[in-house]
Amino acid sequence: MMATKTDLSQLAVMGGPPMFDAPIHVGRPNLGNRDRLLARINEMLDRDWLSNNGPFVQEFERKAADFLGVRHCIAMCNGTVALEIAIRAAGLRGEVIIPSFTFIATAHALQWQEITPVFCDIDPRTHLLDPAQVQRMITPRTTGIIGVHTWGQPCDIEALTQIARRRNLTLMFDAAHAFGCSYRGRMIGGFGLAEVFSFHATKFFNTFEGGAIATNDDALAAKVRLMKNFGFHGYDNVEYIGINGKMTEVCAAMGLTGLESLDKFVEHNRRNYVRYRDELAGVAGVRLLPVNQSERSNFQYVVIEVEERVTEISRDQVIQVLHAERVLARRYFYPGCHRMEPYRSFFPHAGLLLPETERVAAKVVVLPTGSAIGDNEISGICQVIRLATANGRLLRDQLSAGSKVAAAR
Ligand code: T4K
Repeated sequence: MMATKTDLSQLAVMGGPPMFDAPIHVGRPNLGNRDRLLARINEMLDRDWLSNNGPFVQEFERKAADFLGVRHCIAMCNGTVALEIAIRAAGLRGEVIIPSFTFIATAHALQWQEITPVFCDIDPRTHLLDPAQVQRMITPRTTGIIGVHTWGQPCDIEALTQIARRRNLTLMFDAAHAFGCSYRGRMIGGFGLAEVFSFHATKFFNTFEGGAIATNDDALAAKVRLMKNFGFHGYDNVEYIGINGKMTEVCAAMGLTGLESLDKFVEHNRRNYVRYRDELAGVAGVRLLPVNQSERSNFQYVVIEVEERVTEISRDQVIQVLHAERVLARRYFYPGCHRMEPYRSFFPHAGLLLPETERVAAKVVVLPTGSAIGDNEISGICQVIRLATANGRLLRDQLSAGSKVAAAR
């Protein structure tokens, strides 16, 4: 039973009992119909076909391509390898512009192939790549731009397309967060040369681990298909340097099952988002990142910004308070790729060009959602946020006094 907390002394961080009996995670997987999944797994076992472009993978690719409205959707073992293959197949080299405010995989997929990720600043209102800043980061070595549809919101695709066209650059998208989202009524997946999805367990739609490259470019798709299978073209003939990027049959079985429940996952996430929005409306210093409801969205990330100058309690202290209540909120994508290795050593002063990234990374909190939680949990989480931020200064002083005592021990 969830406790009601009305006084600071009831917060777990102040010694009260935690709000929740068990941890509440940000990335709890959404599971489709278990019987349908198990039936597919039995079918797979009866068939004795476990990987290498099996029938489930082919069916999954067809259904995903139909859903996205693209000519090709090529299933992969995960989003990171899918990014690496898409980057290689597109022939990117030299420098590629990406946001620093993204999961580290976007940068690593380039650096892994000795392509330099050039970190670009974001629009603080949307957390997305700022096209005006992209123009400033172009050099004679730039070959491409990878926009990231962070939190499932589409980048300014039109502006980025124009820049890429004018400067003769390849434009691709890291759409890891954006399966099931649209831009101007068209599904994400069909923009740029290619778009790359992640179907990791923590994504609203998952294939355990998995990913995909979506493209309308036949030549690119053909190359990607060879590259994900070591470059093999036929039994004994290798045409490119390839890698093993294949999705397994069991992952495709999970994907096919998840697709059947996709609308349910989105609807649950949408209701959770609306509940958070209502519960946090008017909380001073806390801004819920809005979702554009005139487009399709998967609502998979609930993101707030904590404005410390208003709340008087820092973002990290809000996280500390939530964690004590067993709410495992996250500070994605702190501190920004440019402050992680090897990029921190390569470009020690990159932060000077990324003021908005630094500001946003210091105030973001990602809250739990997904089908594992509902109204009760969200009410409890918001109650804690309201209590902590309304008494920010007092709580901040008590928490820092507590940490001084702990340090002195
Ligand atoms: N590009 C972007 C923009 C991305 O965000 C990502 C991945 C990629 C590319 C690369 O795609 P993949 O190669 O991953 O397909 C998580 C995910 O591992 C990662 O997929 C995701 N982005 C990133 C944003 O989040 P972590 O390190 O935060 O994961 P972890 O293990 O801390 O899990 C998050 C929460 O989920 C925890 O509270 C535990 C819970 N959880 C996790 C798993 C795996 C569960 O409850 N059940 C589970 O099975 O990276």
